[in-house]
Amino acid sequence: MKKHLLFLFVALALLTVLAACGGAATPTAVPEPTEAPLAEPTEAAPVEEPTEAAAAGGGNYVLVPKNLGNPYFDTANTGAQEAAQELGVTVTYQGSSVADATEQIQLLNSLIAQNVDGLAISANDADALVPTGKEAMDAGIPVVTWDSAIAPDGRDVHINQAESQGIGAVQIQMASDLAGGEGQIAILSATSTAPNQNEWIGYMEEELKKPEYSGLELVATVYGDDEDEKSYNEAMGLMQTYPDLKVIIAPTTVGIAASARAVQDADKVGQVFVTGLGTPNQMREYVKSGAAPQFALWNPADLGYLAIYTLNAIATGEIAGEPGDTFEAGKLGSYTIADDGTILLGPPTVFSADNIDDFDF
Ligand code: RAM
Repeated sequence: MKKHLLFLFVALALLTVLAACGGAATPTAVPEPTEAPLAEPTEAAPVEEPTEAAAAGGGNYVLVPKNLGNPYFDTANTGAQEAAQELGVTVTYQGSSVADATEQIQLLNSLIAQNVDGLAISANDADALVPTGKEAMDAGIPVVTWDSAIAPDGRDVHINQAESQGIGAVQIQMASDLAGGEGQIAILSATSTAPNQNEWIGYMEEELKKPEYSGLELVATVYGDDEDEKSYNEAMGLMQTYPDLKVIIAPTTVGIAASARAVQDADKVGQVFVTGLGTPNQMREYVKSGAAPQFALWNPADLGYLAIYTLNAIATGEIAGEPGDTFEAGKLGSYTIADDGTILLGPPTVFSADNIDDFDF
């Protein structure tokens, strides 16, 4: 009898030591948000201390970008994984290779059939995704959009990276600075159905009506579909069609990097300037070469992090996802859902030679 008790005691002690070792090793599995982006769809890091949701078999969320292979979304996933680890939930990162609404709907249908516990989506089309979002919510699966919204009927909450009007305004301001207040400008966007880019372009067009921008002429808006090669070719096409073009505004991280490369390859640094929305790591060399002296963005890792905290708050019933609901989002602090069903991450940052080396994402 005593022997049995001793064995049990030793076995328990061993298990405790093993568990402690596992626990101590776990936090290093998730990279900091500023580290190199994850290239491939990833599984979440091992769960250290499951929350009630995870313990009850829940907490199995999916982060869906517009497309895979885009460092902006990979960085958002890094932030989402950090949130997942803090919350003790699982976040898988799944998307299609191209930014296409039909492919995204197919993926979402399959995730709904798998009965995942929540979806955090950057939408490729605001209206086309409404029925799919509704279907998920009818099945009890919360839908949070982030970066690019599904129209209100097809989601619970949208997380806005910054005020859309402000995102439009800052890009026109930067273009005007670079053009010296007058001349031809063009927009090189993502896909023609992208909800976020289309909203920002609408605000840019409004902004251009202001008297201080009367010297700027918007000559074209073209679409590179968030594909590097197509964006590069479209930028080259703009420079050929409009020899007097002064600025290309690319409100897409893929488009802005491709445009800056095109300006360099066309030997037009100093003649055509590129601005818009980009990641510091992709744009550093173009800031330094003068092809893209200034551009703006928010921190995509924070956006992914906030998306998962929001989704988890709704999925666990902590909040209903209604205007006025307040919740804590870890290191980012407290957020409240606004009257229009959105949550605002914060203001964008403008990057230039003065500060670009302070950022690593
Ligand atoms: C691209 C995507 C994304 C957008 C950024 C600025 O990476 O189109 O949706 O928010 O650019």
